[in-house]
Amino acid sequence: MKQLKETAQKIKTMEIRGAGRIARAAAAELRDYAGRLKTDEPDEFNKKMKYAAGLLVSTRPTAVSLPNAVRWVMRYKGETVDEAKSSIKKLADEFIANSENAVRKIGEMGARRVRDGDTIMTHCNSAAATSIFASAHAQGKEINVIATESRPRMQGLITIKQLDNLGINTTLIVDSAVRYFMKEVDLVIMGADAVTVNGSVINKIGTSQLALAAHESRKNVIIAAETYKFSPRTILGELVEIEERDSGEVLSREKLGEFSNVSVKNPAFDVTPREYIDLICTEVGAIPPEMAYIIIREYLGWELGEMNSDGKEY
Ligand code: RI2
Repeated sequence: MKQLKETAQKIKTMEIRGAGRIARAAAAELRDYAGRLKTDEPDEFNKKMKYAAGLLVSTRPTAVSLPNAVRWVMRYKGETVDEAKSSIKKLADEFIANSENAVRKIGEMGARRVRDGDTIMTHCNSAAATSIFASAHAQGKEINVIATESRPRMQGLITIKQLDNLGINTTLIVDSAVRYFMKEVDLVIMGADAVTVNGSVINKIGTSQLALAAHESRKNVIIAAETYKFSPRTILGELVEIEERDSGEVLSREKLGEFSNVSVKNPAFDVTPREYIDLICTEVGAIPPEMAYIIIREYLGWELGEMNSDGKEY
């Protein structure tokens, strides 16, 4: 229980972050938690697994990769606890391997859209987008990346470090400079936390203004997103919840306390309409956003009937 709670806390506080990474961490935690459970009673075991699943899903509401990963593992079968444990291990390991593979494939596919000499703008820190940069660079293409800081959590600093380690030329800019630099950009590549059935992309706050600026200057926007970032529940008409994080990430409580009439808003994500997106690069192919429905129905591996209708995952 202690380790389960620690993992949940690490996801909540963003010590473990990035939509793909939190999904893999949740799958691994369910596997390890199951392995640590002492009971031989299937009912008790299932109850504890459900609790763990619910706890992990509740940590961050927007990245749909998290409930998708949890749901994948929670499809386990088994008459006995031992059978259930080995089924969970198989499913979790499968999810993690598929996920790592997907990020690599997206890199290879996305790199085909990158030309030698391109300047590419990105936002926040996305493993899937970085995989494209790494792959293009490995193919010998000379690329320059313009990376935003991504306030308030400054994930842009992780991006510049990763790209620097790969030997890719990178320029760091403040988030509000995206339109100023758009004239120098050939292509925009960003990640996703969720893709809805109508092809809208939910990603780090600021993504939509970057996409809007790119649209205005007719620059292509590519979203790098594994299939498990597509949201099945949006087929049921649900909206993706946008996580509102602690105001202290923007302005310290002490500083805020100096004002009487000021409040702080800190949404972590925004929604980019499909009109501003040219292509979503998934591991099963580069698709127009309009094809999101097909990905949800054909590749996510479960039927709508399997979903709860009360809006709760577990
Ligand atoms: P990968 C991140 O969210 C960013 O919004 C990033 O674009 C997205 O997850 C996808 O990341 P956060 O966890 O899975 O920083 O491509 O809030 O790494």
